[in-house]
Amino acid sequence: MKNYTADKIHNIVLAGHGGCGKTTLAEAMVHVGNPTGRLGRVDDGNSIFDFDIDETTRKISIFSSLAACEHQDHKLNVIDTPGYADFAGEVKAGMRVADCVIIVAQGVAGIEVGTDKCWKYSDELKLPRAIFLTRLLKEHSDFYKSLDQARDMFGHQAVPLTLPIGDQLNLKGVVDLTIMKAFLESEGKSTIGEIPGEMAGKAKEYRDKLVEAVAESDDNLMEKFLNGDSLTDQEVSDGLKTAIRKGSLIPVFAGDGYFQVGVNALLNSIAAFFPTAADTEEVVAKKAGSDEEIIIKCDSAGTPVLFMFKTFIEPHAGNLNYFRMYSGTLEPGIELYNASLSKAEKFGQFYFPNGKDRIDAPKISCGDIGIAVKLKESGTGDTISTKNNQIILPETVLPKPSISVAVEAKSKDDEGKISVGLSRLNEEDPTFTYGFVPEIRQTLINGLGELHLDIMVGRLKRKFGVEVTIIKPRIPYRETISKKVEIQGKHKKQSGGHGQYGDVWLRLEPLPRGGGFEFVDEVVGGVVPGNFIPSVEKGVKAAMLEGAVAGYHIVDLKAAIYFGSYHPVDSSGTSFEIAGSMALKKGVLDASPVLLEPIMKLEVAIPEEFAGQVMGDLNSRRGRISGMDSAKGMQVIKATVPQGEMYKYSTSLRSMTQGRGNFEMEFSHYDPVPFEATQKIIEEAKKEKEEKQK
Ligand SMILES: Nc1nc2c(ncn2[C@@H]2O[C@H](COP(=O)(O)OP(=O)(O)OP(=O)(O)O)[C@@H](O)[C@H]2O)c(=O)[nH]1
Ligand SMILES: [Mg+2]
Repeated sequence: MKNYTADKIHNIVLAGHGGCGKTTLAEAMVHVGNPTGRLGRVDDGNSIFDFDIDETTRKISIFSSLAACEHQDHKLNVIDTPGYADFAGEVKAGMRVADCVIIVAQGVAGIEVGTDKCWKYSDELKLPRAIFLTRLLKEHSDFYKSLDQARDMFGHQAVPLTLPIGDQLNLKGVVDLTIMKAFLESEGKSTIGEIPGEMAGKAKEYRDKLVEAVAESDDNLMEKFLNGDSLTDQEVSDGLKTAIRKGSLIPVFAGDGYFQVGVNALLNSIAAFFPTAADTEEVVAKKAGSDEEIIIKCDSAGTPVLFMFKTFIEPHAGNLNYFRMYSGTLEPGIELYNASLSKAEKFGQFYFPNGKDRIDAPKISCGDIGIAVKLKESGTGDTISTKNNQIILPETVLPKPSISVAVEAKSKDDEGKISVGLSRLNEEDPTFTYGFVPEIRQTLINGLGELHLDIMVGRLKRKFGVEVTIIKPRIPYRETISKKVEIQGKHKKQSGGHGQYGDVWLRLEPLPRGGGFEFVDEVVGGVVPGNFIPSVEKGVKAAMLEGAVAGYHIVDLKAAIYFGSYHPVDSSGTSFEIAGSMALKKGVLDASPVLLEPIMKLEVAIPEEFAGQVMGDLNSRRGRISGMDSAKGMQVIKATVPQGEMYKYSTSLRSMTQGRGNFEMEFSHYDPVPFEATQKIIEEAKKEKEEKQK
């Protein structure tokens, strides 16, 4: 593949709801751009975009994946992204380096939840957008109905650039309104010709709408338009290009990825009107180690600046690091500097991505995307520049992990290997995290959904040879008190020789929820000498971590030491530590203790027809609905729900909503556990303690 300059490179990301047809469209784009190549199919497991074994067996995309095609002397880097919410990190990483997003949606009734999400992500990045309504060669498809829905959802800037010729199983091609020609398509072959007579009226109507929309995006054109003068073809075409770049016009395309209908016209429009890497707004970066802003211009003769947006680990070949050049040109053997890590980095070989394969690249120019191998230090999120010009580009804002499960090694021999494997997985996917949580004595893996975590556990075994079992994580309950008590803790031991003596009186008081812990010294007259007070505090704190009722952390409590006694010879720090700890544990049991449970804040987005069922289900999980929003045919239910009731919620939600629901969840606060549940938790804790002591 030859080298293209930035004004001929388009980095285009395809995004949309799970299973809407992104990968199929991406395949079609690459195939139309390179007709001699084989057309891959998701269903046959041979798509160049879905090549990982998890993708081919499940027939869904899991990673963002790239391949380039050449069309009319332009290079299109097509970035296919997964639609499942579990892999939103990949979507964001792909968008981070794109010049434009094509939102793909099925041209059948009902624009899906995932579409709206992708729209929001592209809003955050201020990316120009287009919409491709796919799967039109199908029963029950309806381009005009979906177009209306898209306009309701995304605004009246959404204007068709192509219209279908024929419909459903009689779809024959598309009319390209930018050149007023027809593309007739059959079995992957496209012939360009005149617009069929029966379409002439509709084509004229929509061409007029397009011209009007272009005029509305530019004051000068609008003035001309209002004066009744017609715009020249050049004015329309220039105006369209600017309007797409500014986002004041969102081109809508009709077609079918599977049967390659409308794909030729799409590629023509991309080459003619879509923003190139050179058009992308100047990037505001920072000088490493300071807040000083620097504007990075897309200049192939400038200082090399590149951003690593994705890492793929091949256990035998090492890491493949995907990057976009924001400035300069990458030549073989060049030594650069990783400003994010303050380390030198030598770039030996690099490639152009081509799905699962890669193509040798003699150099990578500004605006283009490449893969580097065998880098020593660098990984996802790093900016590479030169030692004399250290630059940090804005990082990808990734979604935070929202669900957790616990894992246990299947065999004792693997215990040591778990964290090595998990850390490699995190390198590849920063939305996957892990860690041992002492409070619940389990290793948790955290991610964006159950499918995400299932897949990671599979990868851990396949790529790093570690087998783990997923288990339900313990809930980090807390203990607290509900009334004030005064209590003595006395530790006295006389065992010949030197004895031990510590005696304290504590006043325990509840603090408001979230109040944490306070320790106050109210001792007067030196009845407990000042040098022992920190030991008392230490003992109290240690006991708070151990718990008194069921072994959970004690919180929201104030402990004041107000009295006690000491022995001039036998008293020591350790004795007072023990006395403090004893007093606290006893006191908590006397102070009407309560168990607290973590409550999560939840937002569920679902099509309206499922609202009743989803709310009923939340009620049965002890959820409290705190608000409802409805927009664009979707309901967003806001609620708080105990964490203990949310295990495997995404599976339930998927089955309740036929895969069309989405949710986000984060920790909110702690609330008392209802009385009925408390006894059960205490019993379980007791049982576990006994088992451990066996
Ligand atoms: N008839 C028809 N089927 C399609 C079309 N696009 C996709 N499909 C089928 O729909 C299914 C899902 O297609 P994909 O291309 O994998 O969808 P996707 O959006 O990439 O899915 P995820 O990446 O998992 O979100 C496959 O069985 C495709 O063959 C289309 O344009 N027409
Ligand atoms: Mg896909």
